[in-house]
Amino acid sequence: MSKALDGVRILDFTHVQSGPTCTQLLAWFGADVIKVERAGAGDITREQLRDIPDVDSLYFTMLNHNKRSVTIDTKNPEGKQVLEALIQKCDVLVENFAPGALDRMGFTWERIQELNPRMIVASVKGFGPGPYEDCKVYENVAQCAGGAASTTGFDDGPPVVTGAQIGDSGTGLHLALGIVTALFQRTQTGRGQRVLAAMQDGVLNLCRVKLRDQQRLERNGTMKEYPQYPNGTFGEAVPRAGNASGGGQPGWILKCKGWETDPNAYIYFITQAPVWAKICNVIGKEEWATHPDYATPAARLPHLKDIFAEIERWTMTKTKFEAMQILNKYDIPCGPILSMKEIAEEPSLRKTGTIVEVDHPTRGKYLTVGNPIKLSDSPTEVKRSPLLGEHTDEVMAELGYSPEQISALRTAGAI
Ligand code: CAO
Repeated sequence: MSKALDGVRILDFTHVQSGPTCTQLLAWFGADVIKVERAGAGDITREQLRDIPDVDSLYFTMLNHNKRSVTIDTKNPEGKQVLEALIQKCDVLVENFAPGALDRMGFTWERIQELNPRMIVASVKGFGPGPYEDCKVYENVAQCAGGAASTTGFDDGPPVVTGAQIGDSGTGLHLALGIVTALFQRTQTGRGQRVLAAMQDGVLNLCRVKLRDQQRLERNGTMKEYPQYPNGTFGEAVPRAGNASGGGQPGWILKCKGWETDPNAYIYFITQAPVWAKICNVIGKEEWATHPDYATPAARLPHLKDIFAEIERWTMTKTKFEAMQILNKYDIPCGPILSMKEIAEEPSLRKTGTIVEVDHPTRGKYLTVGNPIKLSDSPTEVKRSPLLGEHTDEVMAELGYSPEQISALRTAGAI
């Protein structure tokens, strides 16, 4: 079966997480992704957080599926020529070097356009133009600068970063959308263009509702769905809201049976207005369905802490899965707090290809997260990540280099 991005060639200059997430997605949609790495070293994540000596780390393998790997020293004059040949052959160059690194290599936007006016050059940077544009950035810096950390955690504690890699993988997703959009526009204009996804912008985009709340706070001085209401105080900026749901339907994380020993024996419980009467029935507080202090969403807001304490008395008598079963019968929105172990073992996620077992020549079998975006006409087949330089000869031959030329370039340290 054909793939959505069949025929699209990506020159993948990405490393670590943000850029590789993007190019992995494009590879899953069928693009030919040629990852350029430095001979002998490669993407630094190949050796980071290794769980098996001398074997590509899970960090690397889980972000670089379905790609080909070529080694080129792009600071070597002959290596530069190979890179130029690749630029002429590819549709998109994706990079997430520190600001200015591509220019320092000699590959400015102007030079790339000279070589291939159809080339789309897509970059992840930590910040867009402004005071921090020259800064190097990693995941948690982006979470802090993009508004996530100041709005995550509990009111009486410090800012907290989330385990979801919204700075890296989140920005990679943004960049992938920018690339396919630019490819689409190129079908009309015939021209390439630059695509920039700054990590601060990506995180802020995902924190959009918190900028909404900042303006509500400035106008009204309070926000009734926040746990600070009615007894706490609000300052000038959006406070940390603990586990409050943030939407119009109040929610909280509640203990379930076994919470004393199992750190994940919890459930997220949403007191959705349309099912309020059912919630009252389930927890044995039938009188709350009509009581003036509890009957309407507005009346309930000052009592949310007491309400969740009462619901928790009920959830603590059930495991998270028993509670789910009962609550789902009544259409009460809720979700178990699943551990990574439980997710890894979940058969339905294996069935949909969201969790995939992959075989690797030096590592053996391992689990990865498959393509979370399912296209009915372009199914994803997850293939193992490449070994360092595994496809150098193959790609060089496609560029027209003879075996003798390849071996001379290798001797010269260019590839
Ligand atoms: N041949 C020769 N040189 C190469 C090469 C190759 N194949 N590939 C990379 N290099 C060189 C670069 O040209 C650069 O050299 P100069 O500093 O002399 O210009 C050098 O390797 C290091 O690149 P870097 O500065 O990008 O790498 P770093 O480890 O110092 O910084 C990071 C890493 C992530 C902080 C930085 O790349 C960055 O800020 N990227 C943008 C934001 C980003 O994506 N952050 C997410 C990181 S986690 O996903």
